Amino acid sequence: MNINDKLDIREILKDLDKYEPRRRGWAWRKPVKELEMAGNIYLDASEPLKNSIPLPAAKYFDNIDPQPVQSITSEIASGRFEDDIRRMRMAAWHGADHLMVIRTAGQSHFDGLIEGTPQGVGGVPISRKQVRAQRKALDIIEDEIGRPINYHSYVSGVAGPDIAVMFAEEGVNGAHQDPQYNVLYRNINMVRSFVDAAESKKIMAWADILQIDGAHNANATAMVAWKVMPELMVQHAINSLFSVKAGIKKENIALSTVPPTASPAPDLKINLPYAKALRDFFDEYKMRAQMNTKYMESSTREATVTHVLNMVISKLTSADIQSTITPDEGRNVPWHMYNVEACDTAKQSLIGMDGLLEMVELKQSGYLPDKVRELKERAVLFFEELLQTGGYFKAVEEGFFIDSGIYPERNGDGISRQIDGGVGVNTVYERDPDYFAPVTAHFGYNNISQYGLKQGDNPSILINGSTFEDRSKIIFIDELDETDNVDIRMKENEKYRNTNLIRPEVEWLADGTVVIDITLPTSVKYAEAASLEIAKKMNLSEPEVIHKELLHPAEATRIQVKGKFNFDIDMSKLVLPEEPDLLSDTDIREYVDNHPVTIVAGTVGEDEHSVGLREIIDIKHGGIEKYGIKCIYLGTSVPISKLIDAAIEADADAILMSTIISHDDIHYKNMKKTHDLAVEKGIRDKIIIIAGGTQVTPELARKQGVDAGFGRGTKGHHVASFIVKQKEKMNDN
Ligand code: Z97
Repeated sequence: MNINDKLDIREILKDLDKYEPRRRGWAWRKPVKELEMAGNIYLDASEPLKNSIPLPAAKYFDNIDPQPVQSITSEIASGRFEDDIRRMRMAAWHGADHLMVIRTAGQSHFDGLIEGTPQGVGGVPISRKQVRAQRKALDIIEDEIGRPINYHSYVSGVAGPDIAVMFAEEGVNGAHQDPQYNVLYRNINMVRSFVDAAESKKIMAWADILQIDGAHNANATAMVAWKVMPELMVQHAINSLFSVKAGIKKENIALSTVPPTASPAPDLKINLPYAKALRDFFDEYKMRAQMNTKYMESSTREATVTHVLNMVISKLTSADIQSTITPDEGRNVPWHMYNVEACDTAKQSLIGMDGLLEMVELKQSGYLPDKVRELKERAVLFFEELLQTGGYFKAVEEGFFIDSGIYPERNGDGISRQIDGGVGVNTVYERDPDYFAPVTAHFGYNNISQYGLKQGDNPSILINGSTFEDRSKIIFIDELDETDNVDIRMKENEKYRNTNLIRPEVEWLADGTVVIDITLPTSVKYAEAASLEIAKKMNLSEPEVIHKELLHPAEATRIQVKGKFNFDIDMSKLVLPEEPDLLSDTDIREYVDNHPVTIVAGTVGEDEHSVGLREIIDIKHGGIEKYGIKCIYLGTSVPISKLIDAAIEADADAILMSTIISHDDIHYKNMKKTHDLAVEKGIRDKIIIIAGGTQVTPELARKQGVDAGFGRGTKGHHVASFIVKQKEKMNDN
């Protein structure tokens, strides 16, 4: 598709019943050995993209956009999947290739698949239609950026196996699957959860889906998060080995790892030994590193620093997938452009640390290995006690998990569940001797011999293939709820789709939401109240303080407020400023190297203000000197005749005249005088005359006979571009 066109959501929704995913399974990035870009050699980079948005500083490096070797996760879910599709495209252009769709709060408790496209809370209701639409959109997006994109959601909850089947059918590439999540956080019966997990994992194995566990939740839930380190390793171990036993290949098993602490605690001193211990124990598995939401406050700055420190650890311990979560999770501005920023943070940090392990290595003696060993011992002892207690279920009953003591310490505040309790209790039945399921991926006993099949045969051949082999057996249900679906939502904001009307957005298309940043010279309490008042006076509705930061208890407070505007902007009525036609720095430099350029410059008339002109000339502020242009600065209040004489003497290519303070249009009169005198002296056709100043209007300047006028906001780059282009034009004539 054309990169300048918006994704057409209606087109994506069209013929969804006929959509077929074009591939199955997880796709890792393709590493490139010694990738060369803009004269740099990258040791840990992957194949570059066809289309992407480079980091802002890329302009100094030929606009390259090197991609790290780690997959980058963006968590996306506004409640409306149709808006999330647009966000996916943005995240992909900024380097994400693992798009995790957070599902609507508590879908774990739904005991079956849901259909249609209802709106969610804190996430998107995961249904076949929603998954299909997003996977189909990602097909388009991956073609556009030139890299496979992994689509991901959750196989957790009472309907785990049903969801796993649907994901396998629909080409979902990654999923969280961990029965411990059900047990600990959703109080779903343990026996049911483990039986369901066996089935789900088998299905995920068939579909090559990357399995990520749910251990990160322990960290976000525990009262003293960093103390759960030993148990986290036990949780990872239980789920990983369970997945292996169910047939998932090790390269498709990923641990969801979270640094247990954050600064102001000594971040690396705790997090690095923990990550190293994990890497040692689970060296055959993949790691998906993500931030610890526990410590995420509303400061985007603080979250970014924590994120970067986390990535130092990811780099030192070779994490395979780097997740990005943003403070928006914690401050009620869901999935704002900070998602895109977080992708850039990951890309920037990981590429910035390219080759780190070629230069440094972790110490083999001292604090780090001692701490690693201690953590491993604690984890092994935890596991041993779990076994002595009678196994996992017994240990959960006794509250072993999410306890705020660091093992072997135990504070008795762990989460305890009973084997005969929880959602879905007593729903597991032993299979009858003649039990038979004609399905492709199935866990446990299946009496296939009664139908003449041998071990290893696919039982679904008896029905000419299950939905995994014969997609025509999949039943696509479009919508069930006439009042809550994507068509209704899209009709409501139709006037903002591909029209001239726009409104700001944060959560959903045209929600009118903006964030304003206010610093007030007072205490937090007053600043907060005053900011809400300011927002109301700015005509923002539903104003809400989303961030406050003390600059000093008495001197000042910084507040961020979100609120909504209730008006549209008609783009067809906007007057767009003329785009300056600029040459690149390299092109200007190359021209000047081959054709030396000299200018004479001065402020003219009675003007002693030299700052503007100096900014245009001086290398310090990006002035034209930096391109190698020779600048003869004559000073302030220079008579016009002196400018012309100096230009003749230096055989200059251009005169730069500047006036800041002007009365009675003296600046325009001086421009005319300069032009006239240049004509009189016979140099006008050889010299470029440029006039600048805050009161200069380009058109009026040209009317006085000069070649160009530059007003407020002009930079050396504009002037140098003009000089080079004008020189080329004069040479052509
Ligand atoms: C993440 N940052 O990486 P429900 N299953 C598992 C989960 O971790 C979650 C759910 C299901 C986080 C995202 C927290 N995770 C948010 C293993 C949620 C959610 O709400 O129980 O229906 O599903 O996953």
